Amino acid sequence: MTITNSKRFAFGGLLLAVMFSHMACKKSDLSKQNLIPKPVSIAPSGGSFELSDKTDIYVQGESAELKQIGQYLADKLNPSTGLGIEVKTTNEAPAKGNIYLSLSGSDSQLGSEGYQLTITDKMVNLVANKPAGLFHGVQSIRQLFPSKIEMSSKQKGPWELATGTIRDYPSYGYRGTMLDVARHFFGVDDVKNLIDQLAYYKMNVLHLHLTDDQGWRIEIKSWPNLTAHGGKTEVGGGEGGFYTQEQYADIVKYAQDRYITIVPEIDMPGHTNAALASYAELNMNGKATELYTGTDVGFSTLDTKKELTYKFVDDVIRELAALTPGEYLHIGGDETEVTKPEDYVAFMNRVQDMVNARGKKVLAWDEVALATLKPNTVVQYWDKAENAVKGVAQGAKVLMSPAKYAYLDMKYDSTSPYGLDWAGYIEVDKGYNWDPANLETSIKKENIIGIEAPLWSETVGTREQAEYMIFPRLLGYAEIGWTPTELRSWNEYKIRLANHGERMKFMNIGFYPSKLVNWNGQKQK
Ligand code: TNX
Repeated sequence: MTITNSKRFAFGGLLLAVMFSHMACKKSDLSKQNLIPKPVSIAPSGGSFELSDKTDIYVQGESAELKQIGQYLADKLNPSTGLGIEVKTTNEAPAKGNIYLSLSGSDSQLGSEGYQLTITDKMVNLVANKPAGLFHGVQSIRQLFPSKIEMSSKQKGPWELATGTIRDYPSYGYRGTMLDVARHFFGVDDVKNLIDQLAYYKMNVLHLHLTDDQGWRIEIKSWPNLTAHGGKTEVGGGEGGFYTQEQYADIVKYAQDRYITIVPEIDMPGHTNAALASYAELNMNGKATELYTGTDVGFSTLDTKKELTYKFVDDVIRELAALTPGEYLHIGGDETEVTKPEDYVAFMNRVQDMVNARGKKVLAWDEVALATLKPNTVVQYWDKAENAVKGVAQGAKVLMSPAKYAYLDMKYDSTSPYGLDWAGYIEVDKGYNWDPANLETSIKKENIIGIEAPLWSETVGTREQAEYMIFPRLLGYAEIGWTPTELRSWNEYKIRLANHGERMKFMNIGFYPSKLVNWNGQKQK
């Protein structure tokens, strides 16, 4: 049967009319918006608030920090709306038509990162106990506007928000990702770009894997050859690179301004070829190794019996601690196949004390639980549940990064152009469909500080390649860390995720367009 063109047009017109009326009635339903991570509670009230050329952002009092958060929001809204929204200070709720950010210490359920967002047809009112909560609430405001709010050039309005109240706070205090800058080096701009992306999804930690066999990426002034020589190359023989302490401090500050903590990692006693190539005296045989550009693991070790090794480690920890406002220093401790087990234990015991002596807590990969854990040492579960369980038995908390669910360097499927597959393929649904508190019976929610999704970079060396592996899986990890498990379901999530396809596109994020997600349809608004 053939359909005539005029019938086709009539039918198409009808379809469009139905779609538009559908959009119009759903548009003002706050509970039908596509926030990721999904908020704890949403009470819609059916109306809408519209930005106008009179809208400004008011912050309470004269706090520089609140002004900065207000300015951050204005900077996100102004390019696409062209409304010239300004940041002003006030001591009372502003007149109608404005956005108001204020602190109130009285809502303990919201904790230090939660917020309450009340949108009426007259006002957008964002309240939190702490600035971090306001910052996360600002991300919700951004996500509640149409996707084109994220474009960097002026777009056509109207710029409306559905009205109602969102109360929201995270399930876990540590919600992060890791970037391996050792196997392939990523420059300051790439790291800042990732930080902005993490902020949009309310993540609050970026762990930087700063050293490995293939490269040493952070300047240590007392051991300058680590970067002068050890930073010179990378996997595949490219030119590598490193951060000067000044550049690193700039990254830390940039992250801090976005309520993200940088956790620096010096991987030891294994994964140390770059250091062993830079200083002969760190080697057991006193001879410097060659720089390494392959992808094997487990072949290098510091000499755990030499006093000089501990002098070296302490110098590194001292300089790094001074650059780190966050509470954790990560000391690696994984895959030490050429370190004797007893030497490994002695080394990890001693180095934990050295980190504590510099005022920091230890994070380390799950093998650290084979040593005697110091109070406050956190075990990062990546491979062996039995190690993490040993950690819990010693009273330690666990950071959940199970490779088969949370490794961003695992291929999505057999056709992925980059990535590894030793822990299996991780399609977008598999990455989303797990609960950190329900993986191992003896690792319960109260034992877990949060979740981290690491991107190892043996197979990725450019921002484009990294984004393809990170997105869209990262959105799922952000939601696992933030949203209560009982509010999460893949079937509902994938519709919100579809809506974020356009957002990611407008934010210039090159993501993997998984076939499991209907990127062009099924929109909620
Ligand atoms: C295991 S995860 C490693 C890394 C590799 C990664 C590749 C961990 C603590 N060690 O050295 O880069 O697998 O997936």
